[in-house]
Amino acid sequence: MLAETIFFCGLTTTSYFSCILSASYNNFGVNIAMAILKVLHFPDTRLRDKALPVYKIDSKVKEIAKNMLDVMYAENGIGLAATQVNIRQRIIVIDLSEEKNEPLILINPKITKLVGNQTMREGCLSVPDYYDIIERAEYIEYCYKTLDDEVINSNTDGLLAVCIQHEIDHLDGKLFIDYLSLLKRQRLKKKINKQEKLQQSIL
Ligand code: K1U
Ligand code: ZN
Repeated sequence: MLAETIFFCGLTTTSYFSCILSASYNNFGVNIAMAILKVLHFPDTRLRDKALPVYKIDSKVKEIAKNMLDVMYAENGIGLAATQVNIRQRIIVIDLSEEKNEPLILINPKITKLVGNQTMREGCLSVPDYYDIIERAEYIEYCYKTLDDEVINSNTDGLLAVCIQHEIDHLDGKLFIDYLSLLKRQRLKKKINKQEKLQQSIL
């Protein structure tokens, strides 16, 4: 099925990302190009980059959003920010549905109001195997653009509010572990350094 796999860097001048471009064949024997983006892992410094606003919602932006959804579903996430796949554009995708069939694509998302507090156990595809309780706003008002260039003003609470805050943080180069105490962050860093050394000794 899979014909060839090549590394491909810097797809466009406006988006900086690296991906694996796989040339494969569908059921009709037609050659299709399938881009698989790679999720960056902490402490990769590119996770600290601040994403730039999307100025024009064109076919490239639509393709990026589609590929981000593929990555999010493949990694069993409920959200993904473009920064996590090394794309410096303000794009996030979310799907909180059980069947994974209710994708939300938010272009240039912005929180306009934060109210109250809630605590929730968070994880992050860029910090694998680490979960912790984080305090965030309980209710938010937010706006964003759809892929059809429509401006949406909305509000939410609970898990969706947490997820939107988590993903917008990524676009600003912030990780959920930044909210942890210094001691917890030091312990996590030690654990990650140990894992990195172990991996290097295996390779
Ligand atoms: O941005 C990300 O790294 C995705 C992240 C989103 C998120 C999860 C939990 C709270 C806030 C934001 C994840 O999806 S991590 C995976 C995860 O925790 C999870 C996966 C499936 C169901 C529930 C949680
Ligand atoms: Zn995350």
